[in-house]
Amino acid sequence: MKYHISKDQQDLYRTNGYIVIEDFLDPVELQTWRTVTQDAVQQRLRERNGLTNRDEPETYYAQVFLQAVRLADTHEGMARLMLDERLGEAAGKLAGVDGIRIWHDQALFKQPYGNPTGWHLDNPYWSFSSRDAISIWVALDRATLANGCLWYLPGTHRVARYDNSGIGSNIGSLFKVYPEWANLKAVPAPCPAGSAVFHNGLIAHGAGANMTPNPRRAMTCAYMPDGATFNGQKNVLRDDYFAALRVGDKLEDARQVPLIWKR
Ligand SMILES: O=C(O)CCC(=O)C(=O)O
Ligand SMILES: [Fe+2]
Repeated sequence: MKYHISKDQQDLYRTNGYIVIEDFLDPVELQTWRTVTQDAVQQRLRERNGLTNRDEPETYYAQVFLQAVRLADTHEGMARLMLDERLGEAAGKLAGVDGIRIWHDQALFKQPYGNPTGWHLDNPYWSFSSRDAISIWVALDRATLANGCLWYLPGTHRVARYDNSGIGSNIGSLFKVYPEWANLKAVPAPCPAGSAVFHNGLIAHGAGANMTPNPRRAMTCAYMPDGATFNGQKNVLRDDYFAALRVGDKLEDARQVPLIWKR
C-alpha cells in the first residue's frame, strides 16, 4: 500500500481538494479488496435490509449506484481492511489533521448503464461539520470516462459553504446553490484499478454515467478529523447514540467513530 504522503502530494491535495494516487494497492491487495467488498455487498443483498437505496429499484437514485454503507459493522474482513492505520495516516497527512476517525465506509458500484452521480458536496450530509473532512475512493475496476469516473471542480473545497443539493436526477442542481461555480472547468479523475482518489468533504464532485456493460466498482471510506463535534444531524449515527448527543458534543464513541490513526 502506497500510504506515505509526500510534501508535493500534500500541496496538490490542499490546492485542488483531491488527489489521485495510482497503484495505491498492489495487485495482491487489490484482489483482497475486491473479494472482501464483493462478499460484504453480497451479504447485504442476501439480508435485503442493509442497502441504502434498493427499496425502490426503479427509481433514478437506485440506478446511480448500488450503495452499501458501514459494511465494517457487519463484515469482519471489511472491518480488518477499514481499521488499517495506514489508511488513516494517508488521510490524516493529506488533510493536515492530528487524528482520523472513520465516519462511514461505503461500497459504490455503478452498475452497467447506471445513471450519473449528480454534483454534490459530502460533508453537509454528515453529523459533524469540518473543512478537513476527507474521503478515500478506491477503484476496484479501472474508472474511465466511459464507465463513470469521478469529476471534480478543483479548489471549490476552499470556498464551499455547507449548502448542498441532493444527488437527484437533475445532475446540475448544485449550480443553483452555487451559481458562481457554473463556469468553472470540471476535471475528470480516470484511474487504473487499485488507485486511491482522496477528496475533501467540501469539494464539488460527481461522476459520469456508466455507458459500458460492466460495473464500475469502488470501495470508499469517509473520515472525520479527531475532535470534530456533533452538528445535530442524524445521518449514520446509531439511534441510542444520537438520542444521547447534544449539539457541540465531541464525537468519540469508539464503535461509532473508531480512531484509526493519531499523529
Ligand atoms: O462513486 C460515485 O459515483 C460517487 C462517489 C462519491 O460521491 C464519493 O465518494 O463521495
Ligand atoms: Fe460524494
